[in-house]
Amino acid sequence: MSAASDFALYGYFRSSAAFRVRIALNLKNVGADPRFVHLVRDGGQQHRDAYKAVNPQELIPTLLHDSRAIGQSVAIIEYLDEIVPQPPLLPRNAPERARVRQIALAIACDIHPLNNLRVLQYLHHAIGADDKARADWQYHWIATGFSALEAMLARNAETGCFCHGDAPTLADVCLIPQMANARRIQMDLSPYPTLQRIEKAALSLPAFIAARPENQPDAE
Ligand SMILES: N[C@@H](CCC(=O)N[C@@H](CS)C(=O)NCC(=O)O)C(=O)O
Repeated sequence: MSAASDFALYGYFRSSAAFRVRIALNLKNVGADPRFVHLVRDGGQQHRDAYKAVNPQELIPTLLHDSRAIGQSVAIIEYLDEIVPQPPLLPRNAPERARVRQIALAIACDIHPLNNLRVLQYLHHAIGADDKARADWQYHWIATGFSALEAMLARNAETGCFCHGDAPTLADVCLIPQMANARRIQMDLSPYPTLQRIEKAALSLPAFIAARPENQPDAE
């Protein structure tokens, strides 16, 4: 659609919230000029004044478009879906749209934030949680969320090759990066066969493959 220079994306290869936006941009065939923010180096470049001016939450991703800085990956993806409607990432009818958002937000609101870098850092520095305690914390919250998602998806006739039907939606855009996070910490994913089946389908698509952390220019 637009030239890459119309959009810029502040991201980090390992950030799953940025991974979501990369998938959505790829599905929409929208290029974005990448701006790398290293979340660990220099105490976290997200805390620099220059980045704080762009995103006061000191979190990535941030999308720049039309002189506007938009934070929050789900807000960014819905914005993209509105300005570049094809292919749609949300169904047209309200109950189906609600189902897709329910799945997406179960991940974006109730799993991901609990395992975010700053939460893990706080557990370590303020509460004294050691490596094992922090790993257990992550396993617990991902397993809690994934068990519910597995039940929601496995028992619903609206689940298709993907979370909702046979084309990727906002739900898959959120699920696949969360699966990548779980794999990164070597979680046992065998209790979630439906999630694994959907992950396999998504990771056969170029838009998802190109967005994977290991395929980013800043990957380490
Ligand atoms: N709800 C936000 C979450 C953003 C977020 O937590 N980003 C992480 C990377 S995945 C981050 O910037 N962490 C930096 C930190 O914790 O200091 C979104 O969906 O955009």
